[in-house]
Amino acid sequence: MERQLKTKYEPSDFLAAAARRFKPRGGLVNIREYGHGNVHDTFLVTLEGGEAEHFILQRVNTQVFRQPEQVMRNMRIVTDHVSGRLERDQPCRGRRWEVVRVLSDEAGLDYWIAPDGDFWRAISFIGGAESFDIIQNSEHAREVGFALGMFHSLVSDLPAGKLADTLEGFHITPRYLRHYDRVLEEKGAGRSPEEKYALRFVNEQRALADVLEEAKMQGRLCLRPIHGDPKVNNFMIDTTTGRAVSMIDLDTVKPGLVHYDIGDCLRSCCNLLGEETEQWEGVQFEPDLCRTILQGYLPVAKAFLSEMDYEYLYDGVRLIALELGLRFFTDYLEGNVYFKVSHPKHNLARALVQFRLAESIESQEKTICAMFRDMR
Ligand code: GN1
Ligand code: MG
Repeated sequence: MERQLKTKYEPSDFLAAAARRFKPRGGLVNIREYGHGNVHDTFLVTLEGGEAEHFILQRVNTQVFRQPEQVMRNMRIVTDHVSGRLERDQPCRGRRWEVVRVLSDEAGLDYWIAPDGDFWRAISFIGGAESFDIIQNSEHAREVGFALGMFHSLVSDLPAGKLADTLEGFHITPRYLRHYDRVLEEKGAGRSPEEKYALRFVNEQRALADVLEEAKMQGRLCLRPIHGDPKVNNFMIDTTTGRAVSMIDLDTVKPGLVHYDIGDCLRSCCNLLGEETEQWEGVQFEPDLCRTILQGYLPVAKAFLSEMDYEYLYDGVRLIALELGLRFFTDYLEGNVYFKVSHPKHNLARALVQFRLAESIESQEKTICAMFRDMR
């Protein structure tokens, strides 16, 4: 029997049409926007059922991911690999750990291209868990560290060559810098105090941009499968136990340096004002949280980290804050063509937060480096 409209959507509604593609049976109760992603449009779909059943529906940003089919292929490869490892090796025995699943559409495909060309996909929902935009306490920090280590360890035996490069140049800082220089030349920048600060900061820091790419070229650091976007709200935390249970958002899983991931996780988690704050001048990097995250990460990751990897941990965290600031600032100058914004100066505000964070990291270089040394 067709539902007695608990749903607020008409069958013609584009969201409902996409949702039905992946779950043709079972009435739709609700579809609502979900999470705070900067790139895709994400929705939580609730279906009728004994217990509320949910899944994640996403419209993939094909301006950013030009070959979304490859993104889905990577996601399949990674989730199959991780599921196999979890079953075979049981590295998480005694604790809950889940991997998201890609849901197929009616035709058995991992995505659906709508008549208007939009690219839709559906992903299983991790129930009984939540994510946070800001680190809540030191237990949360330790769990985030554990989860990143677990993720790295679960993919560490997946040959990097099996994964396509779905976003060319992602985390290659010198490329972002070259793009910034081109955009600045073409479009110029305004002269507000904030813009002047950003322009000056990038100029002062530009010599640092090559540090990880150089180390890679010299064979000091090697490529491995990485998550690519381990920011604080991509870690799912069990609502009852407070323990990490999954890492979500697998779009950018691809060959890279673990330093991009460690740096990105630390720059995201050790900023207690969060990356969306308007109080950018108050942003600070918290070394105590950094230590706690690494106390969660290192015991799981020790097995695959080399001596040389440790040498570049500090460079990783400073660089990724600078890089993300540069990406936001460039997007602001370019007219907000990459990241979603809710007002025209949104990307400028985000850039200032990251630049201020990079400054704070730099001002604590000695403390942070000593901590990394002591933790080996
Ligand atoms: C973007 O869309 P979202 O929020 O998962 C970006 C990351 C940035 C992040 C900053 C593909 O991630 O690199 O670190 O914003 N993802 C892509 O919040 O560019
Ligand atoms: Mg992401």
